[in-house]
Amino acid sequence: MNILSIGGSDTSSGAGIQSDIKRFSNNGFYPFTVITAITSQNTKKITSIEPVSKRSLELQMESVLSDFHIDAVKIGMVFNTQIIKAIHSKLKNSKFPIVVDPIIKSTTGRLLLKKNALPDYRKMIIPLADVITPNRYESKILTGITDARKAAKKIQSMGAKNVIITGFTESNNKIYDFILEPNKQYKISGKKLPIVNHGSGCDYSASMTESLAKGLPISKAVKIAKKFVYQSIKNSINIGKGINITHQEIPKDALSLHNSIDEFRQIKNIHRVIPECQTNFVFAKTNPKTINDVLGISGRLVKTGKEIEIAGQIVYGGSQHVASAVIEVNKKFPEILSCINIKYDKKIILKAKKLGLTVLSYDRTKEPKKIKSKENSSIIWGVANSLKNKCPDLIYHKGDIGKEAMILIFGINPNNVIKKVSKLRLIN
Ligand code: PXL
Repeated sequence: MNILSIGGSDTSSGAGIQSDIKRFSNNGFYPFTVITAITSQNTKKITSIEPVSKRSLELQMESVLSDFHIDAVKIGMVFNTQIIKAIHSKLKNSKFPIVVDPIIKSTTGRLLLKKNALPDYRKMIIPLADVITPNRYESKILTGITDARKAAKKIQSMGAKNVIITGFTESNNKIYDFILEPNKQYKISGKKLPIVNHGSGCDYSASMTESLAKGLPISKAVKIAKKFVYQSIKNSINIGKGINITHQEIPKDALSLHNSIDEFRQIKNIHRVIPECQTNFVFAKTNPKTINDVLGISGRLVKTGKEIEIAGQIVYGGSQHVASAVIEVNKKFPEILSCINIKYDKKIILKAKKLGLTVLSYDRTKEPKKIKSKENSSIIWGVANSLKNKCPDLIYHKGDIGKEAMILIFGINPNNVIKKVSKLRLIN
């Protein structure tokens, strides 16, 4: 999926365009960018802001919009009226979801939106927003109102569909966001981290943009964004001489799984082995106890025509079924930590046996009733029943009424699973 980020360049890469490129790439999105201004800044101060010309902005927008499919847009720093007008005219008839992050002042104290541009910002940028994410301070500047609900209502009346005002203190160590959707309002609260940082606002709106690109509902998207920002502040790095920069830690195992997923996706015609219930590819920590010890794709690998997309993110707890299968095999064969599920095909089973791989199976028609009725217990029962003294490479079942036949391919790590997949030449 592709996201366009419109905003300012930040030399520290803690916020703005560079931060968005990091986030979107890390999370499996392709980032396009339109730069509105070039800032010179570090973790202590901003020393210059140079907006681009109207012509440059228009041509950047045209370059992106005329060539690429866009799944969502994020608008950050816009700086002046010229840029506001140019963005408005290019996006006013667009169909993709737009997240507006009103960037008014930096944490280091510099104005990032000219005072005289505020009226045009309200008139031309706010109405573009499917979601707008001001913090408490920005909401006050936009509306002149302190009260969360009243300010959100006012921003909604300016034309934003959903308003999220972030950063209200609830108690010493709790902070909440106020959300106003077209027909409901609510708060989500979380732990407050006492770390002054650069980048958390951008992280929040970037996460919202990713969720909108995927078509998730606002109520789910805000929960994901809040969790994401909590982690990015917790992992923030003291890389300069001033304030911390938020940081997204990518576990080494997630990179390894990501690389193998990419290899899998690039196999020619591989979409043909994706089952109806889609595919997951998992990688467990050593000695996994629950699915929260197993990395998996939160929305699975899904078939979109002849392509395979990663729906969601690679996270611990991202898979239920395939993760449960790997945990079950791991109990008897602790070296097994990775697994992928593919569509059942008799030819694949025959080939695996010919290659000398250990192939086991179970019969879902023999599954006890009380197992059938319990969510996620079928795969655990089946895998446990199939296990013998030899470590399995493949475990398959041929399905049951309403149950899709399936093959699981196991390995010591994702690369090992991919090696078996390649050896099997799943597609011929
Ligand atoms: O964090 C807001 C922000 C967004 N975009 C740019 C910035 C900043 C803060 O400094 O410089 C370009």
